[in-house]
Amino acid sequence: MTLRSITCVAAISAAYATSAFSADSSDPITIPIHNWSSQIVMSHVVGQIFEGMGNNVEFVTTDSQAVYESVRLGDVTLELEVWEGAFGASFRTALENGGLHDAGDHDAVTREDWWYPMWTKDACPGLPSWEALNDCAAIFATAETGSKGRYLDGPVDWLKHGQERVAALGMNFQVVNAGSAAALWAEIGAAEAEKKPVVVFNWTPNFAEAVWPGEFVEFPVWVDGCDSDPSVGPNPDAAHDCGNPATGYLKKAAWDGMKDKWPAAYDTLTKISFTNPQIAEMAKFVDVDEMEPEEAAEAWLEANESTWKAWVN
Ligand code: TMO
Repeated sequence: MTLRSITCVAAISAAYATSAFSADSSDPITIPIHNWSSQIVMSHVVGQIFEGMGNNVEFVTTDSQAVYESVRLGDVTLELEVWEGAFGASFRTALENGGLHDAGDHDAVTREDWWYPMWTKDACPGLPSWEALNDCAAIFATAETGSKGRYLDGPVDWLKHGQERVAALGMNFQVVNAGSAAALWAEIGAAEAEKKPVVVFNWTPNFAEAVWPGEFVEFPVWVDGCDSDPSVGPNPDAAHDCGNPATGYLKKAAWDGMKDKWPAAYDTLTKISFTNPQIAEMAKFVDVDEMEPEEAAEAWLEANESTWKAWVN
C-alpha cells in the first residue's frame, strides 16, 4: 500500500467514525449499463467514485425499460439516467409497484423526439411543425417504406410507441427501428454529403448537437396522460397523440434497500447532479473521440474533481 492510499483509507475511516453513517456493505453495488454512450460513461464515472469510497461495484448490461423492475426488486441497485420521454412510463409503473424511489433530479433538462439535421428544412421549409413534416412525407420515402415517409426511430427498448403516434395523428410515415444508436449517427452521416432529407430519433443532451445543427419536430405539446389516456391530446380516440416532453427531467432512481445497505454511497447518489454540457461531453468522449467508456470516465473525473468531490462525504 502506498502512503497516499494509507492516508486516504485513514481519512475515509475517520470520516465514518465521526459521521452518522455505518459502513457500506462490501457486497457489490450493481450498476446497470444500457445502449447509449452518456449512460455508459456516467455509470462508470459514478462506479469509480463509489470504488474510491471503498465500495465494490459491478456493472451489468440490461434492457433500458426492464431495468426499472430490476431496481425495484434490488437485482440492480440504481439507475443513473431516467429520461422522462423514453422511460417515464416504466419508471412510474415501478414506483407504483414499490421497491424503488426517486433519488433526485440531475440539473440537466432533456428532450427526446423526432429530429432532423438542418439541411432537411431546405426541402421542407414548413418545418419544424409536424403537419408540415407530414405534408413532405414523400421526400422521406424509401424502397423499404413505399409511398410513406421513413422515420428512423431508436432501438425498440427506448420508445415503444412511434407507430402509435403516427396512427393517432394520421401521419403518412412508417416507423423503422434502428438496431443501435450508432445506426442513427450512420444515417445522418450518410445523408450529409448530398444533404438528403432525413428524420430520425435524437435527444439532448448528446454529442450530436455539436456535430450536426438540427431541430426537433414540433408535435402537439406533451400533456401528462397523453401516453395513456385517449381523451388527452388532440385526438380524442387515441393515446400517444402528442410529442415527448420538450423540457423533460433526467432523474436518478434507487432501490429502496440501498440507503441501509450502502448508506455512504446512497448519500453520494442523492447529491450527484450532471448538467447538459457535462452529459454531452461524456457522449462525445465515446462517440466522437472514440475513447473506451472506462477511459472516458477517468478523463471526466480528472477534469472535474471539484464537481464530484463535493458529492462525496
Ligand atoms: C434514451 N435516450 C437518451 C437514448 O433517448
